[in-house]
Amino acid sequence: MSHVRAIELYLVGLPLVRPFRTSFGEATEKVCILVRVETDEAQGWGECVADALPDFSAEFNEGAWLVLREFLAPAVFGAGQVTTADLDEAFGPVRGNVMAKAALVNAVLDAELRAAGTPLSAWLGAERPRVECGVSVGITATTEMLLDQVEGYLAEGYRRIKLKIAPGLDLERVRAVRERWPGIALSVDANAAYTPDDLDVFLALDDLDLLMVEQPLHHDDLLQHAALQARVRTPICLDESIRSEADAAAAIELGSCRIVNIKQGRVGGLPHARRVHDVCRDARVPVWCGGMLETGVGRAGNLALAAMPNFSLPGDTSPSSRYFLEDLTEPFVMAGDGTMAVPTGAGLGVEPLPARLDACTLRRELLTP
Ligand code: OSB
Ligand code: MG
Repeated sequence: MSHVRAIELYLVGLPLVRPFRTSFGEATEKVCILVRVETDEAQGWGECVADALPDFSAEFNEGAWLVLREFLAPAVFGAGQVTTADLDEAFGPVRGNVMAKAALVNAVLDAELRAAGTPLSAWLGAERPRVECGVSVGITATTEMLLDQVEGYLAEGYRRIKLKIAPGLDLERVRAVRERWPGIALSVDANAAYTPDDLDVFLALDDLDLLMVEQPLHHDDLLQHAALQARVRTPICLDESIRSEADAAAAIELGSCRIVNIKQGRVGGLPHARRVHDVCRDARVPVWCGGMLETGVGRAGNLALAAMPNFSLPGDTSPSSRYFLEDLTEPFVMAGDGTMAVPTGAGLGVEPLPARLDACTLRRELLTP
């Protein structure tokens, strides 16, 4: 139980080391909300995975800021003594807005665990001390540039390469990568850019020995994904479509996917992510940890999550250097074998470095009861 005395919102901005292009747009910087909560015993941090634009999801920074300030923070203050388990109920009157909720739930959880001296990984029941790293490679201007980037990432040791694809920027590129490196663990992510009319593209991808095709069709359409999965051999993995335990259960029951990408922020926070993990484990559906180009604060949570038993595929858990020249926290570093250590300290095990936080903060607001 803790009593939350103050909640501070930060909007932070960090330049990316290289532009990241997906089927829905291009990012050159990471701009997100950090939430800091102060309880009677400790402080805790949470990172909101919403982006500047409502493109990957309906949530976006300015909207999430408003929802946090006007609805979620007052719900936490109004709840008195809270544990993270109570927050679902406190947030009940607010529909959706899972990314905003996740940032605040995770911050309260971090404070709780820091006060108790418990690492997040232990609270999640995570078992592995290190996790395997994959990398998500953005759409490049040319196939040559793509091959160069993949070559660099493989030399660094990444254990799985994921290529972003979009209509017209797919088969030729994926084929080029597969022909050059026949043995690597390779997947593609369409970010919902295709329709059932594109069946031929997926039938052709079937010959390229991919680990999975991630979110090929509309973010809301489980039935279309089930129909596609029935036609292709390559496992479909859902990302955008899974926003809750119920979504995961429905997708599995319908046969819409054979693999699930778990992004804690997209399912309402770390406690929900643990439950999505359990739903998938019970149905024998493997999961892996997705990413949203997080700073070190969010990355620490992802690493603890990725160490849970059913996270059996390398995730988009890349080291800080994949994204930033300088992270907000001490940098996360990948070993040459393509693995990264799970933090061992209490709670998230990391905090923003004060000078870095200052340098990256675009706006901040302190909320009190
Ligand atoms: O679809 O997985 C995605 C980044 C931002 C939004 C959506 C996605 C991604 C990534 C990058 O693929 C994963 C990462 O390295 O954090
Ligand atoms: Mg994805």
